[in-house]
Amino acid sequence: MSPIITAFESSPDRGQGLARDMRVRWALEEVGQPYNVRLVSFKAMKEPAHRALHPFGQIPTYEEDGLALFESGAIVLHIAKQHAGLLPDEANARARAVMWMFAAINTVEPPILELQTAKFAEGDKPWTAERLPLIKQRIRHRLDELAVRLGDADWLDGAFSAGDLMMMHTLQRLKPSGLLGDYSNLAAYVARGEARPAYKRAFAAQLAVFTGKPPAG
Ligand code: GTB
Repeated sequence: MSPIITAFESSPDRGQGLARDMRVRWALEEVGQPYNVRLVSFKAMKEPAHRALHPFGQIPTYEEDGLALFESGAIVLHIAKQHAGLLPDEANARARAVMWMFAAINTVEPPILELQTAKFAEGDKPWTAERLPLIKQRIRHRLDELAVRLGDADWLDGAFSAGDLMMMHTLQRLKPSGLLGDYSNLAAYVARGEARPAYKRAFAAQLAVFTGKPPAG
């Protein structure tokens, strides 16, 4: 049976691939695993049936043969362990790829999330104007460090891995802010990820939810 994932019935980004089901779709496309999608409304996400899968009432979730998972990083890691293509075979390289997955969601993503929260959830608060430059500074600090490590390499550690997938999707959320534009190697890194056929298929599939038109091809 193909796994079933959940995604927004109506994504606030209007299908720009920023919601976290995109990571899961992309991983499944990279390894060639077909999947089904169950779309959930914001109301349904908070109801008991969905909370049984996801205690925090969010997307994405993943169900497969008696296994139910939530947390995009855990889901991508599960897919990467089950199939070839997203983790190197060599034990140390494999551990480093997992390390980069954690770095994406634990070290790089938090200040990026703070920026989203400040802009969209706290945009009307009196302290926001003062807070935004501080948050942007924290993001730049991480980007400076990441840009140095990436240098002129294509991927973070040898071949493309689940670590790059998670890092690239994390960085993508910065696009509307323009912050990524100051880092030519990181912008090129994101563009390399977006050029992958698996990414394009995943992007088209989630965009089709918004447009209502099935992906071409
Ligand atoms: N740590 C969890 C994971 O990695 O899976 C976080 C899951 C999460 O934040 N899910 C969000 C959600 O379900 C969707 S991805 N939110 C609904 C809720 O909490 O009620 C976050 C997201 C949402 C929208 C955009 N956007 O429109 O640009 C981008 C990202």
